[in-house]
Amino acid sequence: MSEPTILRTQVGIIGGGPSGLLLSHLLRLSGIDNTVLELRDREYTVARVRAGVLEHDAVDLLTSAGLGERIAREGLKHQGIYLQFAGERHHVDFSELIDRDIWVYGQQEVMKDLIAAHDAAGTPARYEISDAQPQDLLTDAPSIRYTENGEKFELRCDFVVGADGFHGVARPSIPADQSAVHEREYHFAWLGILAHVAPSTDELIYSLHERGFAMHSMRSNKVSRLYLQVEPDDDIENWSDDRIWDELDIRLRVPGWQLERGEIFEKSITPMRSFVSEPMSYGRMHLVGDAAHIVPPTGAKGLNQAIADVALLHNGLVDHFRSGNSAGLEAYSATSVERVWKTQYFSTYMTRMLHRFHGTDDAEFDYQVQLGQLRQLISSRHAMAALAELYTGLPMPKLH
Ligand code: RFL
Ligand code: PHB
Repeated sequence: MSEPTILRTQVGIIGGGPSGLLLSHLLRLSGIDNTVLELRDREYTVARVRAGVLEHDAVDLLTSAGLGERIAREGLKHQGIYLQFAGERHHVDFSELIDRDIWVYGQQEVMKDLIAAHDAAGTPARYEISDAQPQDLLTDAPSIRYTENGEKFELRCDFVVGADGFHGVARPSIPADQSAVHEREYHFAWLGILAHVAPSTDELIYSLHERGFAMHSMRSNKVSRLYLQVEPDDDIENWSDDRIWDELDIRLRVPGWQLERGEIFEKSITPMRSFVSEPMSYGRMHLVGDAAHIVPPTGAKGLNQAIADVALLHNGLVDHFRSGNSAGLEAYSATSVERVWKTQYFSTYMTRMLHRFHGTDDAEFDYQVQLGQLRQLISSRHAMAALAELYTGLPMPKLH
């Protein structure tokens, strides 16, 4: 068998999603050489429809890294959200409660901005690589073996970063007896659509309905994003466009309000999962984003937590390369995991409060408790401020 071609960089990053591309961009700005290895082609990585909400500090961080221009121009700044239940809609005004806001800006747009920045700097990811395998992680000279255009390579680096999402290869390369996995599957999924229609609301609506959760989000003044709670094994083929709009209409209805319909140009069903694998470091490999943890989307936290991981790891790597100080890298996993569990807490809280737990023995009792919880929430400034604090985001590390 032919020997692999040897390549060399300071940080080898597996995965060119938002986590990998952002880390690569920040490291380059800090003068640290790095390479991103991505399994899919570039178009595929942008085409995935996912997150829609950026926390206040996430936008500040992206802006400080030169990635804020289009967010400021095309992003939608929201002051709060609507919580709906029992046919009533209530506004939770983050700006008024705690003087913070959020931005509605699609992950697809974040990806386009990152790719444009990489292209401008002449540092695109290596796309369509396969068989990525981290190795020698417990030594000072780790590497990633991979195949590109049928040719074998070995990328030697000082550090390996696993930014390859939930189904990647980085996390499984940590021996099972060296990590703990915490997991919960939900008995429901989200059916999500994108439609060419102006949003029927100025801010996001989260609705608990007897028939299940529904949500109205958006991508722009012309594109709406909506979700329905469905069974986890449901098939998208069961959902004609009319059936989707009819169900959204029922679950989002309040007197005097009209849901506008439009052409649906994307629809899919996503299972919901909570997952944490810790520690997030193994020798010279560090995990960021969905490679280490998944939250159900109800709290809009996945991408934001990924950005927080990336900022923290960037700072640790900068300290290491600039001054030989490895304290940040050594503390990376513990510091990140602590924030991850707060994120899990909020995502679980939102998910439990807003979904119907159909089919469980306590479903009816739970539903009444959820209504009680929501009524208490919207009648208490303190409770709403607590929600606002978590929704707009936990503190994010400032870039070194
Ligand atoms: P990604 O986006 O999964 O990217 C990982 C990349 O790694 C590549 N890869 C590999 N590359 C090389 N070798 C291998 N063996 C590889 N295996 C995989 C993949 O091709 C991919 O390009 O993980 P990353 O970068 O950590 O980013 C995480 C976010 O994508 C995720 O947390 C969010 O989308 C979650 N999320 C939301 N987050 C928010 O902050 N706010 C939201 O409003 C929000 N809404 C959502 C969401 C996720 C959703 N879905 C579909 C799961 C709504 C939905 C419906
Ligand atoms: C979205 O716009 O896709 C979105 C918004 C808020 C969430 C989840 C998804 O909680």
